[in-house]
Amino acid sequence: MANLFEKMLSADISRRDFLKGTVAATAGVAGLSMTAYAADSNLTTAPVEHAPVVDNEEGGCWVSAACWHNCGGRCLNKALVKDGVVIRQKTDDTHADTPDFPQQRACQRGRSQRMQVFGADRLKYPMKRKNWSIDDPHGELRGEDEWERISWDEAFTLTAQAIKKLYDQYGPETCFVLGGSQVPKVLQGLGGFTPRWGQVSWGAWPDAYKFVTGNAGYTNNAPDRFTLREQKLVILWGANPAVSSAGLPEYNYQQAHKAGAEFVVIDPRYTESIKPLDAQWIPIRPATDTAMILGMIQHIVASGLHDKEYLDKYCVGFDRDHMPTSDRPEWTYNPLERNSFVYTSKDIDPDDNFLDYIMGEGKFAGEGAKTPEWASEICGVPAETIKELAVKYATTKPASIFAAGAPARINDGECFPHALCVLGMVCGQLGRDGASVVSCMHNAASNGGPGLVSGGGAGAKSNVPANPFPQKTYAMNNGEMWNAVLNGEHTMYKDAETGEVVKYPVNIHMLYQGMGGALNQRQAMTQGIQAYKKVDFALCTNYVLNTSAKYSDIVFPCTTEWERPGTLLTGNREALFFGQHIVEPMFEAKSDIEIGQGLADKMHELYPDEFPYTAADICDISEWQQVLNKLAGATFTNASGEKKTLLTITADDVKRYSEKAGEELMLEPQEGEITLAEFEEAGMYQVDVADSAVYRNYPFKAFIDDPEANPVDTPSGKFEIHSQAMSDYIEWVGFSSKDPLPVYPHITEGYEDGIANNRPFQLITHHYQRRSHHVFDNLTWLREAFPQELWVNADDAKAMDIKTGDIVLLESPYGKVARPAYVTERIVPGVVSLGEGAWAQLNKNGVDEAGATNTLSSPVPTGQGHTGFNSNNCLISKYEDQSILPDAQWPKRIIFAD
Ligand SMILES: Nc1nc2c(c(=O)[nH]1)N[C@H]1C(S)=C(S)[C@@H](COP(=O)(O)OP(=O)(O)OC[C@H]3O[C@@H](n4cnc5c(=O)[nH]c(N)nc54)[C@H](O)[C@@H]3O)O[C@H]1N2
Ligand SMILES: Nc1nc2c(c(=O)[nH]1)N[C@H]1C(S)=C(S)[C@@H](COP(=O)(O)OP(=O)(O)OC[C@H]3O[C@@H](n4cnc5c(=O)[nH]c(N)nc54)[C@H](O)[C@@H]3O)O[C@H]1N2
Ligand code: SF4
Ligand SMILES: [Mo]
Repeated sequence: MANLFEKMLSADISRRDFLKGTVAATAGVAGLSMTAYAADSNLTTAPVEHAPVVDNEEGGCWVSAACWHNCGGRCLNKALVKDGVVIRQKTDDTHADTPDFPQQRACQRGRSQRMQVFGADRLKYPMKRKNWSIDDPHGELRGEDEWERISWDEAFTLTAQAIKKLYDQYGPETCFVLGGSQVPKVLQGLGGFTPRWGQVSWGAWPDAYKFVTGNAGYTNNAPDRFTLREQKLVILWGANPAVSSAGLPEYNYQQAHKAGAEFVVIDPRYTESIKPLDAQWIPIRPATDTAMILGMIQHIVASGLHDKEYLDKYCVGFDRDHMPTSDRPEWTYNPLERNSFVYTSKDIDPDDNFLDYIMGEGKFAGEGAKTPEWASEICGVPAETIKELAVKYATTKPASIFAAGAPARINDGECFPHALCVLGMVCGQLGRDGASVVSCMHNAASNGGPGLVSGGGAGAKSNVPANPFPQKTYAMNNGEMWNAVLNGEHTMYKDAETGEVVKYPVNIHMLYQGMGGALNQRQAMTQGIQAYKKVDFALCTNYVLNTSAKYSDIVFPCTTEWERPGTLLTGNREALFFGQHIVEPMFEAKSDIEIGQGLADKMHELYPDEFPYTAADICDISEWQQVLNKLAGATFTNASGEKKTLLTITADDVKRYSEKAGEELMLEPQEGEITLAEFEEAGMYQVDVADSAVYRNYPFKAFIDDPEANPVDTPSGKFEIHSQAMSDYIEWVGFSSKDPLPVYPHITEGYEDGIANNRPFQLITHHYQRRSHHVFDNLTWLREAFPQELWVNADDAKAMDIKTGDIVLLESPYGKVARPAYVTERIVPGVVSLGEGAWAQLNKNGVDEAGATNTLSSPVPTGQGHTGFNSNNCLISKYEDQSILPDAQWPKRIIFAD
């Protein structure tokens, strides 16, 4: 390892950048703020030759390098490797950039990746918290104790002994696995573990969309990017593609704009997405969107602009003549994360129809109509604006509404996706002429449809029993898990007959966090820290000292994708990326698989009778063999719609890979579309989708063409404006209730709660350019380019004498955060916003000075078990200590300097 560091130091990079990394190189920062797409699509670059594998000037090799994060994009990254060190990075220059066949360019995070891989704050050795032992854990010192370097043998021995002791004493459910897959296989061999569940990304979309439309494509059911160009109006409802779908989405939307689509953005913040699309900005109060939608629908119906024929033909529940009936058999729903749920169709009382609800008639007469004026009081959008948008959407066709997860990432969130889909139905826009209403974010944004490329399977098997405590039954929900660790029970479901919420007792004495970082990234972190401090043993695998690692007792250092044999990356429907082996493992880091295998061998050595498994039972083939298998199984969809083998792999290729691997790899040579060498050189394969109509995506076409022959998968076979099944399901989950109609519900920690409980600021937590969640938060370049600052409305700030740069204290009943203010008119009054994912750093008074938003969020599970990150009731004030260092000058979490 020392050898590699010597090479790095002698290479063309300053020691300070790589090893200390506390001051950003200014030249780099200027480059960082570039967006990954061309702002003007006329600016196509001239065709370039394939990037030379060898860079003559620098004398290194360009190798395609993984960018593997859950970042909402998927792009091409390349690393210039010289003498085993990465000295530069670049992105896609494999072909000319045109709107129809665009380059897959990396963002500022991907281009900073080498700072992560070679960072001085990489975890270098297995380590143990100084005052921890399984007999005397000193949990109260977690997060503050010193670290000791230990050998892998000691790390595996101490871990195996601790696990065995706890499993003997409390049984296998005592270990709560927050994330990761390889160490849990060892736990399976010992009898299992308690898993975790709950939707965070798409908020209430997944189950709600399925109940209402009968289709599980809550994110993919958007038009593809060519059909998108046929839309006349696009509403981005709480979606910020320029930031949270890095890569091509904003550029694709620009093509639709150039082709004539008008854009509207509904968001509490004036976002980076708005200007490039010439969009109208409609500022809105968070978590009140359902009220605005109902106001729009009421105005459309009152103006006679609704599509009665569509509603009668495709929907149930709109008016008293079209209510769901009991004439269809039992309908089974297999939700993503819980047990399957059976709904028996019922006759629904015609009095419960949606039309009466919005018009304030029939049984709803006492409530009044859901007029734009009514909505305006709640959501803060002027009634006139609501009416204008309503008429525009009802009369401009085809028009699509793309929401992100954000507006549904609120407590009691199901009514938002439900109401939004109903708005589409009322205007006859859901599924007609490619128009769509869908949660179109992350890497499906702007380009819906099934993936056109795929990597093959790894072909690896493990030979340990399945976990007998499955995800769908015994898992603990994100919103309850810390409370369950502290207090010993969590919700299983609510018994419909007795009305009792059935609780499941747990006795958690161990926490394991592999990939992911639930402590920082799930709600109620302050309670999470208490839970960490309570258990006997906390184990973590990571390559940096993130929050989970910091509060653990033993930390296994793992490799990054750059140090592993390789990986195929998907997520972008048109392109498959090859992350190749770039460097040898840093210091003593091991891959997750090696860690699982090492622990299994140790467990077997110590307890052969109770644990009859060894490394091969965790994973039976090498990681190099897995790469070859994935390459061999890679496919693409050709212009006739057929799935084809992508790669030609020869016997020489297999020999070449065997040499790299230092072992004999097995693979039958095969014929494909391109050679493996071509794939390696380009680093990706991109389908030319302009080529054929086969690649187009028209959601719901078959149902719209013939609803009788092609019913959707709801209890009624139609789109459900009245969904008793969803209501019963949410009741069964056991956290809260959902009206069968898309009403404006009470939202825990919503706007009204804030007024009532005297915490009038609503905190929202946007996804931020600096990070992919909490990945990259430690990189100096990104810290300098994107400071962690609190957006505060200019009028609010004036009233409180807060100026940009002043340190502001944010308080909720769950925690406190202090951060500099960014005073701006880009956010609505009464709302503050902080980028999610900063690495919590609590000072001696328990105030988090890094600005980790989950310090403030509440342990409240609602609805389908999703998390309500986007409305937390807070107070703000000027902080007493104004001396917090600028982010880029914060010391790094360097444990062992070398
Ligand atoms: N307040 C608030 N909180 C949020 C959100 C929000 O909007 N607001 N958003 C939520 C959303 S949408 C999501 S998806 C979650 C994300 O939550 P997580 O998935 O928990 O977060 P990531 O930051 O992606 O964490 C990835 C971690 O895994 C580590 N890692 C990466 N590769 C490997 C590997 O190969 N092996 C191992 N062992 N570790 C690896 C990284 O170093 C990093 O620490 O956060 C949620 N949290
Ligand atoms: N840079 C970056 N990009 C990412 C990620 C990341 O960590 N960093 N994470 C990826 C992942 S896993 C996910 S799940 C996605 C999340 O993707 P999104 O959900 O699109 O991301 P957000 O930034 O949370 O929210 C989008 C917009 O919704 C607005 N918003 C918040 N609350 C409300 C509301 O109540 N109503 C309305 N109308 N608007 C609201 C926010 O101001 C924001 O501008 O992002 C992905 N992309
Ligand atoms: S968008 Fe994601 S995959 Fe693309 S370069 Fe940025 S971090 Fe990497
Ligand atoms: Mo997410």
